[in-house]
Amino acid sequence: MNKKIDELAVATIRSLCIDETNKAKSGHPGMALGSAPMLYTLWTRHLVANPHEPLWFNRDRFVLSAGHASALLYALLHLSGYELALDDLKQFRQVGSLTPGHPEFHWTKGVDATSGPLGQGIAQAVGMAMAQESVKANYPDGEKIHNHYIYALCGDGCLEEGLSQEAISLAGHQKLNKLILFYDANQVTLDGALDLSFSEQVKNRFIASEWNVLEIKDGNDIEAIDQAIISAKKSQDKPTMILVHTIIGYGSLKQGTHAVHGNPLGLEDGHHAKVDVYGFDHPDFFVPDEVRAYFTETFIARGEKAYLKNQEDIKKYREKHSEYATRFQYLIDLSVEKYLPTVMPEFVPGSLTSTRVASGKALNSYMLSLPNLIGGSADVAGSVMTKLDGGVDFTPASRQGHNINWGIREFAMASAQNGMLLHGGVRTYVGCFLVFADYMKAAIRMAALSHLPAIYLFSHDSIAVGEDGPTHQPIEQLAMLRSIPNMCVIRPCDEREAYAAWYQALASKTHPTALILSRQNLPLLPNSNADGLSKGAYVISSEQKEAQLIIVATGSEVSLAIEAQQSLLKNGYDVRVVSMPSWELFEAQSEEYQQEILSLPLEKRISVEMLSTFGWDKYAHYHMGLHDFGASGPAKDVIKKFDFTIEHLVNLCENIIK
Ligand SMILES: Cc1ncc(C[n+]2csc(CCOP(=O)(O)OP(=O)(O)O)c2C)c(N)n1
Repeated sequence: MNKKIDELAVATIRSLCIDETNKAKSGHPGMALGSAPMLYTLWTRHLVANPHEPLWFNRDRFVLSAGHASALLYALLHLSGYELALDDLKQFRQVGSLTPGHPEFHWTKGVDATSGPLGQGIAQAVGMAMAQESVKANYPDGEKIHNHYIYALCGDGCLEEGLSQEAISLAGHQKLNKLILFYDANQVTLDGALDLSFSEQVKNRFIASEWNVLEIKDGNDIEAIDQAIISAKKSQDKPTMILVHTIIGYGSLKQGTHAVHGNPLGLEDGHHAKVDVYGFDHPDFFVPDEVRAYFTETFIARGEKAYLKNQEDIKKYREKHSEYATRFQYLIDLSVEKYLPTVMPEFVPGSLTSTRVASGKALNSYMLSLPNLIGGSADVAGSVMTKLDGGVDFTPASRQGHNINWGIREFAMASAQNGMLLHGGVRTYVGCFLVFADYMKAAIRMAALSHLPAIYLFSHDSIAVGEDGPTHQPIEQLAMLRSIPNMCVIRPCDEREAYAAWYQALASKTHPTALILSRQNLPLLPNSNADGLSKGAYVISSEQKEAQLIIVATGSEVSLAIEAQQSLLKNGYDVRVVSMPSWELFEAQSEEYQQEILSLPLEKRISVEMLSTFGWDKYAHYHMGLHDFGASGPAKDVIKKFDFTIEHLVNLCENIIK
């Protein structure tokens, strides 16, 4: 191998990282400088991707789990021919630039995942590896058109995060051998030396989790890095972790210390590193022609060739399996709407069904027309109804399976779901009790930020959980979910709305959806309807002549509101009941529609929801809700204790009207 070009290219990359952070007067040069040789080796000798087709489906994926080292990724993308000019590097960390502080999917071409919240990148990479296996296995001869590697880079910080262990454990259990994780072991984090807070035998931890572990003593040794990647790619039944000993801020006068973790080197120290240590005496943002040429000969040439071969393979595949080839494309585009039935099934009038059971039935029926739907729960499949009946489990022995046993790893489950969707080719859902949505919050936020159509099934959605008590009774979780931008939350009131909610979730291409489901049975309401649900709110039980009050209810409280309406009528009061399964869908409607549904002023509306009232002020001045944790006891007693009765609602309404 040509040592001279390697040295020149690594010096160029390191210098670009120094220049980016110096110009921005902000950013994290430390890890970027330390891990430049390992990513350089990966890029020039192994990674398969095409800068002219950045979303090419069969490309290798790369996740910078340590997203703070973004300056390094941007330097590499620039050299690799992606649409990222030197001027973009000069705009590092500026508003609206293509080089934001942390990498953002859908924003900068060549970035495969949004990352920065430490630990999540590892879990996303695990999800990508799972999605790849599922896609391969669900098409005849799938591996002929779809077969690639997933690489990720993490630091000490990612491995300190508990999430990383959930993800590592899952990847080992699932034998995800196409996953290769680099660990930049520089013994330093933001606050200081790693031994302030960490004394783990990291290698042993990976070995115990059924990973293949390789170690490189000198992070500047390109041949050793190359050999390790070659070896990792041969792993048959285990993911691989390559532990690379590096020096944070390599070349800086402050190298090896936390002073260089998140502070630009400045001009003097930058000059020292570039000229005295790397021997790179050039103006800022300089890229030698030989380095550009080398990336063209290696990364770009390899990627273009592989891309053309893959297109050829897909063409041949189309001739042999035309129907599958078409489906393959639709699923890559996430255009699943055309597969979904538009006619609702027949529901039995007067029937009683919990919305979690209704959701399970909907899932199973949609599955018939959408074979790449895959998902599962964090060990509560039988409670949240996340199983595909008669379906096979997704395991190393049956990759075609659709039921994922995530184990009790809520955070990794949600984060890996993001990875599956980032990878593409599948539609996914995950489920657990609503109260544990908190465990998943950071990953849900990431899904919304990354515009991923993730689906969350959250059952046991109120104090009606009963005996399990306040630890298991959600109160503030619904408000939390509704507060996330680009998130759609739907709390259906009966079986019909549950089916319709699933349709909305599957039709989304750009935002996640949370379905909030009851544990307890709910009656099928005569006027519930899919069209109304799609608008977020609608009149489900209208006033007789002129409404004196509007009751706005969701989920299990809609039937309660309708019963109260009937009692009120007997007492001489005329009220309207609005079912409002989704604030976000309602907000998307025209002003006229919103006016029509909530036609009375705020003072004449009451919200009814057996959870926190936080946020409801926007739609009603009065609230029937909860301001405290629940209680343990039979559901009906708990509900009574918190006054969620028809009588109490009737009283409240009468007082407001009076
Ligand atoms: C969940 C989360 N917590 C905190 C941070 C802030 N943060 C960014 S980098 C970092 C230290 C990471 O240490 P390491 O991975 O060793 O990176 P290095 O010091 O080598 O750059 C911290 C605490 C973050 N990005 N994400």
